[in-house]
Amino acid sequence: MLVVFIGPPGSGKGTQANQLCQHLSITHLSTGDMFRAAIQDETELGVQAQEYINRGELVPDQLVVSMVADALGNPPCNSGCLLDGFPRSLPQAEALDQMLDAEGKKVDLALELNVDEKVLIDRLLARKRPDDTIDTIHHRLQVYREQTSPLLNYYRERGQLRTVNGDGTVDEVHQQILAEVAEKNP
Ligand code: B4P
Repeated sequence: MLVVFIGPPGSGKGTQANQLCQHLSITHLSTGDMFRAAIQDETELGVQAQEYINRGELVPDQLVVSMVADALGNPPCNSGCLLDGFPRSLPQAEALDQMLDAEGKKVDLALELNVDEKVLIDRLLARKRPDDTIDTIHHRLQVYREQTSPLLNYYRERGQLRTVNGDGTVDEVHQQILAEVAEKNP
């Protein structure tokens, strides 16, 4: 099964992805985690990504797409995969569909985590990650509205989108996600 998580910063994509991957025994691919590892290891990709992340911008599509293409080619992804934070733009979604098409695969489920902006801001400020300053958070929310939210229609038109209310406890949200997954993958 191939699942994609879509949601604004702080909507709980990483939190819920961990739980769902454990439940389904599928591989968790978080582009945010991959960038943070590259930054920590001071790789060329990390150095390039860091300036975008610190400004609250999306890392350029070509860097993200080649990173994900490499990861998807790894054997652990063959038995199922959850993409957490990818795609985040229409060109990324189109690139993903092309990669999957070449393998005779497709996105089984695109899950939107829908959370009120005020709740998002409170959660992110409490998290205290270096890119979680108030100015950067506002910019990331604007980037989400402009560049990522068009993906909702993209997946809706393909019949792949389901939306859950991400403004509950971690367990309440997890239960809603399990219900959507069970419908798609009985
Ligand atoms: P990500 O790492 O994907 O991070 P995020 O969107 O900020 O957070 P997420 O939604 O995963 O929230 P979390 O579970 O942690 O991206 C970081 C940056 O990398 C981006 O801004 C961008 O620059 C770059 N990037 C990543 N992917 C990219 C791509 N495809 N293209 C271009 N650039 C890309 O939860 C947040 C907080 O809320 C946590 O503290 C958590 O404990 C708490 N929380 C979660 N669920 C909760 C709940 N139900 N109730 C209360 N608190 C909850």
